[in-house]
Amino acid sequence: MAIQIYGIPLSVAVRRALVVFKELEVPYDLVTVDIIKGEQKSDKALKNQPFGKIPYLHDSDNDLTLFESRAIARYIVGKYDKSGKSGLLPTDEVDAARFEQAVSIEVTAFNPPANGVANELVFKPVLYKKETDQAKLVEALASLNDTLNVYETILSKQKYLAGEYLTLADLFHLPLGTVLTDMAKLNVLTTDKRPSVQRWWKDISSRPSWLVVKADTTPLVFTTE
Ligand SMILES: N[C@@H](CCC(=O)N[C@@H](CS)C(=O)NCC(=O)O)C(=O)O
Repeated sequence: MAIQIYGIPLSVAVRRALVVFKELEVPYDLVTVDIIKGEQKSDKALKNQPFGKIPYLHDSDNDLTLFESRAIARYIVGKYDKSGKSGLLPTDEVDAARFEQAVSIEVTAFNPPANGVANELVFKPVLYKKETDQAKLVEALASLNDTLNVYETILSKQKYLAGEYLTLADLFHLPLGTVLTDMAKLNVLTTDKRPSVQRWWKDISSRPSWLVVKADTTPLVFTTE
């Protein structure tokens, strides 16, 4: 039986996990949990994801339940790429440390301001029909630009965030980055003013794995199994 991922195709965190399945061509079943209806807070969902969020995974091979998209991504690489051929999860001590450094940057320096901007420009007005808070938007955008200026310095010296090879740390940027470029129509990742960020973003956002995940824009109307 294929691994089951619980969530919806449009969720940023679900997509962060799904792109890794696609990279490694690992089949999965997406079991929909409607976050608009609040199904992530049901008793059943809370048993699997105690914070009441999506995604979570169930692997019937070892009866494993796992949540947090980045942990799911690591699990999939660990299980299906034992030889480490993909390079997505480095094991050499130096490469592994550089990888953790890059993941930490994504979690602490990119994700919060990128999520703040996406929240004000897309999630609030489009999904929740709420008004944009201009002050919060300006603050998040300034912080995001600060981060991407540092990314420019890093990426002017190496091809990817953890070094010369693509890792999960790069892929983790794809869902929120795409909300910024495709939905909020911002040029923060594509501007000529940051040529190395532009080169990196063009490279990772055109990967076939991501194009497949991004193409699934199933509307937010679901039933849970
Ligand atoms: N750090 C978590 C974040 C999960 C998350 O925030 N998921 C959102 C959807 S993208 C969610 O479930 N929102 C509904 C809620 O918070 O009630 C992960 O990466 O899995």
